[in-house]
Amino acid sequence: MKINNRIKICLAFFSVLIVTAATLFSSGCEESFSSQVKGEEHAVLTSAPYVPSPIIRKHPTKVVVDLETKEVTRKLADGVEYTFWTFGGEVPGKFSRVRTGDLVEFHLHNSPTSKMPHNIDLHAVTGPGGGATSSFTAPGHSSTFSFKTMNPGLYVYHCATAPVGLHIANGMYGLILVEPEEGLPPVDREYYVMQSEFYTEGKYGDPGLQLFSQDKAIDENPSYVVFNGSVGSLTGDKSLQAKTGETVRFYIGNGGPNLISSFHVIGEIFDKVYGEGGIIANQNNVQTTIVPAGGSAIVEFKVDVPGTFILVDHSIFRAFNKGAIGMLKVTGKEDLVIYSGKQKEDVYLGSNEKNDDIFSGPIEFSSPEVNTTIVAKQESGSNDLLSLGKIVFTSTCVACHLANGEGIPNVFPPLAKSDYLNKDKNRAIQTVIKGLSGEVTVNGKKYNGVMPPQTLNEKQISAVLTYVYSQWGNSGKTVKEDEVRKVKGSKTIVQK
Ligand code: HEC
Ligand SMILES: [Cu+2]
Repeated sequence: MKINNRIKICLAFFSVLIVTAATLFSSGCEESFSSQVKGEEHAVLTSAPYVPSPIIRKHPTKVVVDLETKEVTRKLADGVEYTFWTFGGEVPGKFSRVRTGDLVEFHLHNSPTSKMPHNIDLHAVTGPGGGATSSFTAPGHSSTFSFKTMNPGLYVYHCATAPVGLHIANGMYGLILVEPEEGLPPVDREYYVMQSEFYTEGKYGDPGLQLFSQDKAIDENPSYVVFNGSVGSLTGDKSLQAKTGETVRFYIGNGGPNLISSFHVIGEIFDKVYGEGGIIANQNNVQTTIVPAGGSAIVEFKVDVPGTFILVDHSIFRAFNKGAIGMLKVTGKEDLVIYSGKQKEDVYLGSNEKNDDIFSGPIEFSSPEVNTTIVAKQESGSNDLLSLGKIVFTSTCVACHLANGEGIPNVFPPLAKSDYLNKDKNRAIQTVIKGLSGEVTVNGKKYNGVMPPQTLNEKQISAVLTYVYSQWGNSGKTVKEDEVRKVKGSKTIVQK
């Protein structure tokens, strides 16, 4: 839009002053941009996932940035705390937005409550250390230096005080966008997403205040890989939002300190990628983009259909086992041509076509051998319901709740000794039929995820729940098909 308008204005300008076209042509429309530093403003700094609004001024100015380094103890995951070293009290640090040619006067304040000196190396700076030596600041002091923004792009900044690795590992990084003179193309929504890792003494999910593990950091073996500083910072109520038809831009950073991110949004394709955070959209139609440690990328895409789109590091154990998951919730009209949703589901027996007496309803098997196993079990007549239940469990529930029923800390709740499960049979039946979302508390821990409705028939539901109740120290209840039918038929929503 902005660029189009500019072109229109320029065209009008040309036609009015057609007589002097030649001279105008040589100076071009760039004349409406000045390269002289005029005026002064205070930088607007935002907390992730938000970014300051685009810059509309047509000239460089002096921009005063005030940023405070602060050591704070905060949530890393549910029940897990960490003492973060931060720029602006948060991880990642505040996002700042300036324009090419600006003169940035940077004031780094180190809180009097800090135990460490800190400084800042901005990758946007042309000069030794990116500002690091000039900004070295003891607790309770401030340092000032200035720099000119010579190169537009999306830049990481980080603390570079020795030991550098430790300061970065504790959370000291953020992004600064240097807009090109003419700005970036307008989009409907912009978000700030920064990936990084945490190296804790304990394993993923171990509760309490966690200390930094130097050994794990050197081995590049983090317990946590997260977006925006903690597990769950972009899920549930904190999901990013958009409406169908809108264009979305992500400013993605990677603080590292060690890992390269394979950034992907499940169910979306990036229409444009500004590789490595430069200002040229150098690729179209990208599925997964790489974001180096200490680097960035800008991605843009239009959202066409509603639903929840999951942001992941596609080094996928980081996503499902270490926390690198975010959500973009898109609301609006369905477009069944672009995406139909499930249209039909049938029984498929593969090579076991003759054994079609086992299941009357839909269930997918990962392999024909599974099917053979129950055939054998059923023929021997032993514990029909339990063996069917086990098959259903291992072909559907296991993906999330795991074979031992323990789930995954903070992501998938346990079924083993679950107070939620054991307390209310009807509620468990409803969970399987209708799925479950929103906050639930299981054994004192909060979960805020999405369990999709399971496409199982009544017999399979009664079997799988009877099986789950019979395992891992659960209450041993039996769930009858009749009971499933009753819950299915009832209109009342069972209380959470
Ligand atoms: C795609 C992942 C996924 C699958 C597959 C799945 N669940 Fe869940 N389940 C979840 C999530 C996530 C929650 C928590 C939802 C929330 O936070 O609101 C949950 C919650 C539950 C709960 C209530 C909480 C608890 O731990 O007691 C029960 C019971 C349950 N699931 C049973 C099952 C059964 C039985 C199956 C298989 C038929 C199954 N789930 C399949 C993800 C899954
Ligand atoms: Cu530092």
